[in-house]
Amino acid sequence: MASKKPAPSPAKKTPPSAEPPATDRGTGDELHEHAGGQHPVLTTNQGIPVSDNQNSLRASPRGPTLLEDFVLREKITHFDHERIPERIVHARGTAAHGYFELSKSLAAYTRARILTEVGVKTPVFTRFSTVAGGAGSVDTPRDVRGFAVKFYTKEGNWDLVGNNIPVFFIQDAMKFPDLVHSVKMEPDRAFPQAGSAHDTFWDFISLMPEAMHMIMWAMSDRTIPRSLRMIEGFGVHSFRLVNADGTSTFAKFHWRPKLGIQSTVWDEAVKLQAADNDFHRRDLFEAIEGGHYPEWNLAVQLFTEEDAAKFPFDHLDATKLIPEELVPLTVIGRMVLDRWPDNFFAETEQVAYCPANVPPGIDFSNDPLLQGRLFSYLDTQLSRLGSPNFNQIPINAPKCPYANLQRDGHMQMQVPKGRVNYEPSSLQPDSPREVREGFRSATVAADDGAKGRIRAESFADHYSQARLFFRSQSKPEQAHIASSLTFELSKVGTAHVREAIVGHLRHIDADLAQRVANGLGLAALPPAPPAAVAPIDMPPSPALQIIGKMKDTLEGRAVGILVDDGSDVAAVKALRKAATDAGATVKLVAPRLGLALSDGKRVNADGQLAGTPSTVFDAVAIVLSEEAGKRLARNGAAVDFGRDAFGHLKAIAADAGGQQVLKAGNVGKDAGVVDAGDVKAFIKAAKTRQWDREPKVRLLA
Ligand code: HDE
Repeated sequence: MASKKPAPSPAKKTPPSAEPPATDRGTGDELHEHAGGQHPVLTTNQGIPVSDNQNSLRASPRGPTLLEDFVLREKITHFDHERIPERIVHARGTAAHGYFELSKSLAAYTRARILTEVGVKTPVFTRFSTVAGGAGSVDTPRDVRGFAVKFYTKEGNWDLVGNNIPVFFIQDAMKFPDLVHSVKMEPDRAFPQAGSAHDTFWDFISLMPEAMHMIMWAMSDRTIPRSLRMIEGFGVHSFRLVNADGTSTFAKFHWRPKLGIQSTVWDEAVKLQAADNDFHRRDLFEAIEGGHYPEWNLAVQLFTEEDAAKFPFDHLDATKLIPEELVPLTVIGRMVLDRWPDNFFAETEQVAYCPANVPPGIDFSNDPLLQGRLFSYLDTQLSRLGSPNFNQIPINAPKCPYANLQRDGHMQMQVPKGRVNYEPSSLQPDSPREVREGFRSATVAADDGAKGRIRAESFADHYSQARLFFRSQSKPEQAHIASSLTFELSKVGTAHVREAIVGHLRHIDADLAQRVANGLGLAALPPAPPAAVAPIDMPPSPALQIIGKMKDTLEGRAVGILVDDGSDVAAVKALRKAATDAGATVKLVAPRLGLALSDGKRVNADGQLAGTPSTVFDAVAIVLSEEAGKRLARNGAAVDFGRDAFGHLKAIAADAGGQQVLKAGNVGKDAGVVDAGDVKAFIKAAKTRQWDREPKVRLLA
């Protein structure tokens, strides 16, 4: 690789023919003159101006097309090669630019400047993804979300490639291809797409007790997020921070969303897949374009080797988390995403994250999952992006100077100068050399013991943290876990697989196992498999909840108002103002886009009713004249608008006309269903979900 800004080289005396002056190349001005300077002239990739981009070159008006037509051939050939392989996992994603700003220096622990220079804004590019589905799948399946951040630091790129869940399915990288094969669509039938509710996944899991903790998370509401702006992120593994003296401290990284964490309910997530395949990427796009920049705090858990020795689990095991109650989180900075990419392919698709990208001062732990990842990402990117020079693609290139003596390869974009492409050398004093301050691995004494394919005994407890997670949840969240397990297992055709999972659940929580067994209609509880280590009871960690942690807020949320001709304009205005003041975006939904409210003035709705169900909102209002109320009570889309909002535990404001629609959907009164005139009560209810309503609208396991 050559220097981005090549240093002056003694070989500068290259003959002028090799590097012609710009004026000889044509600046494009001549071309602009052809179009009167209005727009760039369309050219081939060779810069040849094109006169006709609609008609191919034919031997006669109705004759065959000529091979001579280089304009057509080049255009079609390029098109034929537009696709690149999608990511093996995390293929569907969306990303944004932004910055990270450090607020608390970790200088005592690390020499990485990104973690020591308070107030400095480091550019970042952050990609969110689902895991199992292909690039063209939907945004809201039940799935883990990837949360990958590339920090373009002054000392090189740092990639924190995490998920929205702090633990993982497996302990050793050796198992990753099997895990992924099992969850992806089954190879003989090529379905299901983007979902774990099928035999092969649960078969693998039933034989993998170490996955049980992650299964609790995966079956919780964490995997059906409301918005990518409302998910947490985790580096998962323990990393090392290494200070100027070479002392190292373990660190776990956490992202905490400013808008608070929030999920959907399952029925809503399913209906969102129909309402808007792109729900999450659209939400992120609209927030950034609207100037509502999503923000996360970055926090760390710091601990020493001695602290770790006292934990009742091994922190090198990625199926374990460190409860916040044991090691508290320290917020050290914030990330703001404030710029949507200019081009999806060039940036979001071509970005290549790699957990091995760390600046001096950050280092790895011996977590065997992390160790495998250090190999996999660069390897997969070589085939996905097609050349070892993918680091030169602008989204991947460091923003600090970089230089080495790696050379050539497919798609080499740089033109290194000089004779010297090796090191050490004495012929070219300005050729790149190593420096003492460069990256150094932490000095860590190796464990005693023999080489071997060994799983440490400290990795043997597979159930205690699964139990910790389940027992730390609120009642509704526990019910959601029991229900999603029931749902997923009901899609598994093989009886012994279903039973084996229920057997594992018995080690986690007897009540949970019984609820799922009842949900599946099992005649008796299947036996629990032998456990290598008897699970222990850890103190519950409320920080693992979503509901307990949710902020009561409308900030960053969306409110939909269903209206029609003649709707009370004052009521609509009051609701809009109150919701907007509380930080929400408000959209009008109507049976037709163009309509007149009670003041007779024409307005345009933001969404047409059939294509804008209440699933895309956090709270809704239905404001209709008596006559429109009667009419819409016979319209399925309007009735579903109210009924689904109620079923999804959302606040609903309705006037007399709106009540007719609610009545048609059997929507009763409760604390979250208020009169459209009582704006205050509506806003209060809209800031949260109505969890008390859930048992009335849904049979949970
Ligand atoms: Fe990944 N993972 N992974 N992974 N992963 C990839 O790299 C892999 C794991 C994660 O937005 C791949 O460029 C192995 C844990 C994210 O581009 C691949 C193992 C965590 C993304 C790969 C893991 C992740 C990936 C596929 C077990 C959370 C998307 C395409 C040893 C801490 C990044 C690519 C983006 C992507 C390998 C486990 C997060 C195949 C071998 C644990 C967010 O290299």
